[in-house]
Amino acid sequence: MKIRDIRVNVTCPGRNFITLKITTDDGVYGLGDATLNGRELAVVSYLQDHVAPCLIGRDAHQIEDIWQYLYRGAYWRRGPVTMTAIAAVDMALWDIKAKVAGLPLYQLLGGRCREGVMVYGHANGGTVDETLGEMEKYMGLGYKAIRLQTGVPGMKSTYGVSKDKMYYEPADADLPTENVWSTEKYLDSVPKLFEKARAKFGFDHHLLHDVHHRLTPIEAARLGKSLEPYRLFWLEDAVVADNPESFRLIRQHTTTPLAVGEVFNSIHDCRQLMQEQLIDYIRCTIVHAGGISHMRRIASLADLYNIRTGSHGATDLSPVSMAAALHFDLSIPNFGIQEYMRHTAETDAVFPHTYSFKDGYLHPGEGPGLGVDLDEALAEKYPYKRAYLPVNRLQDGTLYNW
Ligand code: KDG
Ligand code: MG
Repeated sequence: MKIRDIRVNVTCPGRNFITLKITTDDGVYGLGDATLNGRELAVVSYLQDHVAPCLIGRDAHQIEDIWQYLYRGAYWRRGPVTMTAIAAVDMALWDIKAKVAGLPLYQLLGGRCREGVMVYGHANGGTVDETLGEMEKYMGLGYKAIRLQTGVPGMKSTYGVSKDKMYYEPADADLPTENVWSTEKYLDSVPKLFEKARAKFGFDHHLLHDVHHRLTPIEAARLGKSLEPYRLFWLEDAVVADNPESFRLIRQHTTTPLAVGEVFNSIHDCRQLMQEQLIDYIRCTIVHAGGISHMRRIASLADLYNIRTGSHGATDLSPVSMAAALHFDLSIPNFGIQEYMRHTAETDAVFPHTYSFKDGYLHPGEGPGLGVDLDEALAEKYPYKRAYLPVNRLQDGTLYNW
């Protein structure tokens, strides 16, 4: 079954998505997400100019060989652009294989290990009370796990607090928006949020929080310690993970579980954190970490160290990624939780899919393949629109982590 055609679709139904479509000489096609938020066209070029010419005529069934060919064959290993491009090819080939087998993808990955995929939703608001009102809505929808983010008094904006209540889209401008950040104000506000949430709603729901890489190790240690009475499911991206040793310092001070990895793209980014048991959840995601094939290796390594998965699932990961994540999540023994940020109705219409939400769990559906399609005629109505993530500056103007 030879690869006959490779196309890269670029569409913007409210936000940009890049989708790879691989078609075989039998007419079977598979889809792969290739969206890298704010740097989309770099991956388009990588796929069109450098990957597609090498794949025409290859056997679509040889997923592992093609993965190795693209990874080792490029000579230049790793990196978000390369690993996103490889991920898209890998996803599309798994989709094809499962369609040919006539099975939902999770069956080819070893079958289901659980009934459904527990997901977390995103309650947020400008004030603590507004955030708790949102949390109540998520509880009403059946969510078992909810991420809480709230506005910081004295700061105009912060990560995770949306303008639109239903959807959160941080890539909001033609040039990066500039935000102002104060660690001191933030550190004062977060424990108050969780104290109030537990006092009001008790301990029946899992609660999560994303620091979005904004603390130093000792600040993160202080935050983790101050949140211990509220028993978080996890504290995410407490520090930038470029230096894995930062996590050792946090670990020495707190039992709050730690999650990291949404910007990782390789098992080598995870290795030390796992082998030294410095984290509890690994957040790498199929689209940015080399596809289903590479994520399986990452999850297997994590399992050796009692680390569970909690894959990134923000709106910049398309429904193709979400579907792939659900099949993967269902099939691995050490699944923890899956992030689920709702897409808009426009996005869902461009990517018709079989996955569905019920009582806090997502289910991939039982059709063959990934269970997601691309409406190309509709996609064409939404041309690419340049959009950047914001940047952060400290109050004195120093550029900081967003
Ligand atoms: O593109 C960046 C977003 O995906 C990221 O800011 C979202 O941190 C995020 C999360 O946890 O969903
Ligand atoms: Mg995050």
